[in-house]
Amino acid sequence: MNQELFQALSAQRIETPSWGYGNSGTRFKTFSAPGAARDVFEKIEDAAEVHRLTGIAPSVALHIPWDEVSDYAHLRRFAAERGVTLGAINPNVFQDDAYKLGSIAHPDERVRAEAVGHLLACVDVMTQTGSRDLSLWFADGTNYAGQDDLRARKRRVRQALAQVHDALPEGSRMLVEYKLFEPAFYATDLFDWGAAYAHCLAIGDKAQVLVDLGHHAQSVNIEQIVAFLLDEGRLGGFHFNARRYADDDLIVGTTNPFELFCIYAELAAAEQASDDLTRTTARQVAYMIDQSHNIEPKVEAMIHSVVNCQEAYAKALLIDRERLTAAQQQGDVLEAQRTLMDAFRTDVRPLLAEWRRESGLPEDPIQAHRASGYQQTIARARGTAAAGGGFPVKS
Ligand code: LRH
Ligand code: MN
Ligand code: MN
Repeated sequence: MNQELFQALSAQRIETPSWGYGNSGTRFKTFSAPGAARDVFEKIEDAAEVHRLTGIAPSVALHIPWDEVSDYAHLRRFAAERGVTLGAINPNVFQDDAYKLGSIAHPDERVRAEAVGHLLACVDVMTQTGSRDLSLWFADGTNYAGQDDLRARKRRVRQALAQVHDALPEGSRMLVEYKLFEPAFYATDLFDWGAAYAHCLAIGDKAQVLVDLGHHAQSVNIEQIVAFLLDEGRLGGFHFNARRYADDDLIVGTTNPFELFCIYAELAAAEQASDDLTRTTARQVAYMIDQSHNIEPKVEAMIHSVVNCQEAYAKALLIDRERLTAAQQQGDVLEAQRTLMDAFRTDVRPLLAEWRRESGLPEDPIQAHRASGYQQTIARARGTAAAGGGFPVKS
């Protein structure tokens, strides 16, 4: 039993985001964290530290142009020398002035062409970084009823996505992320999983849906969306994080441990499904963290996040599936619920400590990080970069 469990734990992967290692903040203030990564090389060094201590975070996602370099082959080697690979490429079509009214849904054809140009340039970056996934999120939307034609915007999105889809090399994918609102406050063009799914279905097999845990209305049952998309073969990846209010981007598994467990319960079941499509889809899901740490020490926050995902997955693997299926078939509502809760309530920390011992990893990665002096070393070497930000301050 433990051997199977340990094998599954060894196969688990969590990708960390480059943007989680630098200074980031709210619109009120970005605080300066001592040692926060100042460029993509330092972000990769930090991601490598997270992987060294956890053993399951071997890749780092890039955001372009935040992480733009002139030589991606060099960046790829730099990462490989530190034991990590470059993961999903996230094009950024939301920060240029041109995108005030949108990118791929913009009413002006020239702006749409500029956005698609950047997306295609990112497909080219993927080939240089060796990345499998192009991870797409669009801030496109409108603030007021009547501001733009909603149906026309949908068609523009479809056209741009199809163009990018058709440029993807064999074996790669585009992950289409949706979000209920923000920064648009009336209508967001890719507003929910159904919209993302409809576009993916229409444009082709390389398009799959990405679920960001912070991008739903309150109380939406995310694990059900996960189950549905897995069964349709269209779940491509996750952006893990936690929230209480909106897209808070806090450490995954803090406010939402049960949600995270229920999501992993669906994934663990799908990994073993007899249906080929569901099983292969589950095994190719890209598990990524998307967090923005404002007051937390960045590297420790990321280790904490990875460990939380690991604990949730371990608990999901402990679900007594036979007992659960029997209870479900007998209509024994409470026995089914208890079966799930028995796994959720299990303290998996001793089990994970054992897995780490066997894997040659520190039994407590957070403790090991604290004892290693890594944070002090980077604080000394990098100093405290000025961050600032926030609303313009009146003098
Ligand atoms: C948007 C989002 C998207 C971006 C990231 C920085 O809210 O989740 O994934 O790329 O934040
Ligand atoms: Mn996201
Ligand atoms: Mn988000």
